[in-house]
Amino acid sequence: MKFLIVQFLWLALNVSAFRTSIRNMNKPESRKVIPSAVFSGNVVANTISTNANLDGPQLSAVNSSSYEWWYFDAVSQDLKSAITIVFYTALASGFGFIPSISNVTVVGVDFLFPNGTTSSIELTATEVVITTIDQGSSAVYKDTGAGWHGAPDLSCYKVKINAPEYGVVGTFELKSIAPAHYSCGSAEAGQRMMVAPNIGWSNAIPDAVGDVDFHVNGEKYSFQGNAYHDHNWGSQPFQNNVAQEHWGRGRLGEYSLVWSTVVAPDGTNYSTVYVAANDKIITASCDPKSFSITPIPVNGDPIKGTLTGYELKLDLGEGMTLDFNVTIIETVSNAAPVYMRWTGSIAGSVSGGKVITDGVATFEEFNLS
Ligand SMILES: *[C@@H]1O[C@H](CO)[C@@H](O)[C@H](O)[C@H]1NC(C)=O
Ligand SMILES: *[C@@H]1O[C@H](CO)[C@@H](O)[C@H](O)[C@H]1NC(C)=O
Ligand SMILES: *[C@@H]1O[C@H](CO)[C@@H](O)[C@H](O)[C@H]1NC(C)=O
Ligand SMILES: *[C@@H]1O[C@H](CO)[C@@H](O)[C@H](O)[C@H]1NC(C)=O
Ligand SMILES: CC(=O)N[C@H]1CO[C@H](CO)[C@@H](O)[C@@H]1O
Repeated sequence: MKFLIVQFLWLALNVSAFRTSIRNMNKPESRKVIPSAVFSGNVVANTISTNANLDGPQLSAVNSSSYEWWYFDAVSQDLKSAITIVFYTALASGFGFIPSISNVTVVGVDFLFPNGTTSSIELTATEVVITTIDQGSSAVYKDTGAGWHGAPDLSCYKVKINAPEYGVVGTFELKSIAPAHYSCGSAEAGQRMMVAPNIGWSNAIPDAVGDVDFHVNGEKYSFQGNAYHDHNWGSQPFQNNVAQEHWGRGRLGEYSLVWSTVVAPDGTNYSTVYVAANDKIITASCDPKSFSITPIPVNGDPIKGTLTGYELKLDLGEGMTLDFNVTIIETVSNAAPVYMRWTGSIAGSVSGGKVITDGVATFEEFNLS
């Protein structure tokens, strides 16, 4: 009898090990090592999605004209605290807004504190290892204490920074509440992954419950807020492919919102808009008529300091529109006259209905023209 039980246990263990290996076989897994030294030669940048790898590396290697980054942010409901963490594999020659150093493996962290001041740190890694399982990715930025861990189904991510020598230690967790997407549609195989020529984009977590828990220079810095994660890449320098860019994201009532317009150097305008509610996509479109964005006041420009925000009109389909204003509250990153990022409030309504006023947003503008 004892023998039988042991044999049964042995069988059960083997069946479960077999099941686990079958499960993992169905989830493509890959590991990529990105050295800190730039690659010399041509690189390949993915442009069409597959049914996996949404948040995995999309460049075959990082040469001096290419760039790739993974972006995470959270903003508090009172708009007074915000954190932005960006993991780069790029040189300044590929993305002109990072320090001009010879390492391609860099992490940038920006803090907005409740008293309105900001601070940032930059960490330099000796190597990056990115593991991709199904749609999600995880990364280790070696010798910085920084990295992230993502669920294969993109349901949650955790970013960790352990850099006491820079005064920054803590974690940032994101629990997704809105489905992933690409610039023209949902997260499935065969989608165009370009927001504009030479600019790839995937949005793993369009909206999330964010849990930020840090110590910065010995002081506690923690809040629960509205969070987001996306990923950009290209094989040609970003700055050569953008004249102007507006990007923003936020939540208004039950709606999760993401918008982007890129005006290419030849003047062509590329737009992307995303709206989800109750963890379902309402619209994910790159139709140029899908939305409009107008600075308020009309002749103002935020970077030049005269602007209070933007007025947006989104087409929800079936004759419905979502009209809202985003009003600047705090500046999170200021590289005027070429770049700024803000937190802001959102007020608006669906098809002229009741105005909802408790919205929060983070948004940015590049002006390279
Ligand atoms: C990097 O790769 C891209 C795409 O193949 C190529 O166009 C570019 O010239 C390469 N850059 C360098 C510096 O070799
Ligand atoms: C603002 O808050 C930060 C974080 O608590 C602190 O380090 C900084 O000294 C404060 N600045 C001012 C001007 O109060
Ligand atoms: C680009 O498209 C957006 C969204 O449709 C629109 O609001 C904006 O006016 C356009 N900008 C230019 C320069 O054409
Ligand atoms: C948005 O701003 C415009 C222009 O200032 C204004 O006419 C409109 O009433 C505002 N809408 C909301 C919902 O606040
Ligand atoms: C290629 C390169 O510049 N690598 C450097 C990256 O940063 C580490 C730590 O600062 C250096 O030791 C590497 O030489």
